[in-house]
Amino acid sequence: MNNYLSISLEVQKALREGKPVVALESTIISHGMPYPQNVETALRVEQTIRDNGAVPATIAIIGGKLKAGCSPEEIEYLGRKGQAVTKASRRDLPVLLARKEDGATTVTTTMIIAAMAGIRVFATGGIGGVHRGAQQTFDISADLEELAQTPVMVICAGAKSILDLGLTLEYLETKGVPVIGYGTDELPAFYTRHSGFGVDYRIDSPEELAAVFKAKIECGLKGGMLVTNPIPEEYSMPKETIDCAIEQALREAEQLGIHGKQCTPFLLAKIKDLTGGDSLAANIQLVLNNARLAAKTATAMCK
Ligand code: PSU
Ligand code: MN
Repeated sequence: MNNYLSISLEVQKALREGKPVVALESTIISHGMPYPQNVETALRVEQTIRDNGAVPATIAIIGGKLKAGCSPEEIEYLGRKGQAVTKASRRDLPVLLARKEDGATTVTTTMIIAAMAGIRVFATGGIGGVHRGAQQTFDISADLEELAQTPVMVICAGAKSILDLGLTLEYLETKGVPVIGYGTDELPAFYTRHSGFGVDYRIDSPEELAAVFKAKIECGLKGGMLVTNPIPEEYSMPKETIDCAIEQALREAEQLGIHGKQCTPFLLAKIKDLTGGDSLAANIQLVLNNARLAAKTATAMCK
């Protein structure tokens, strides 16, 4: 273990006793939702994981420490500070640590810290991927590279169509990342259950998710696994509403010349504005749904 890693006592105990633990990211708190819904949701997600028999480990960088397990006070701090917390990807870690600064962890850095701590399962909302127009911009999320090299199962609701979903799947195939549909043959598109793209495999139980991941790890096949869990029907949004908002957000981003790490947060915030409270309500429900599946899968993995 390195000097920068700080695992909460509760998470340490669970890991030592072989109990199920689920990692959670903090970019979704600081950059993904407005205050105070971000804090309320983060705490509700933790409670959902407990209700389903696992211990939550919200991951973040606070004062130059890689935290695996944040207290409710730390979650409040990250949520209140919001966009002022650095969105931390792999390349940001060394500087934030040496300067003892804070960072909100993306899927990439949450996977890195979860793996350091010995946590195998991670629940979130959506992942980054190959952006539309990446043929010109080279904007491909570091999340895909992390899935290629770090042994953590990421449970998400698919990816938003701010991304080029077809190219994202091609990239994951090249990198050897299994893309699983939970109870579906189709890649879900975050707010909606359908994208028109197929997944590699359909799996219908937490036990099988656990068995597949175990086989991957035991054979020393590096990298993670992507589980895409569709938003429950009753919370999914009309496709036209969301497509329309995404197109407008992409146009504005292009006009304003938004690029690099600002790109995803800009598009997410714009979509939220354009769709009012509807998209936020859907976002909260899909994260809770992923937390439930992650807790059950982490439990199956411990058996
Ligand atoms: N996609 C979403 N919601 C999010 C993110 C992506 O639908 O909150 C966040 C995650 O933290 C993800 C990050 O890891 O954005 C990807 O950022 P980028 O595209 O800059 O790699
Ligand atoms: Mn990017």
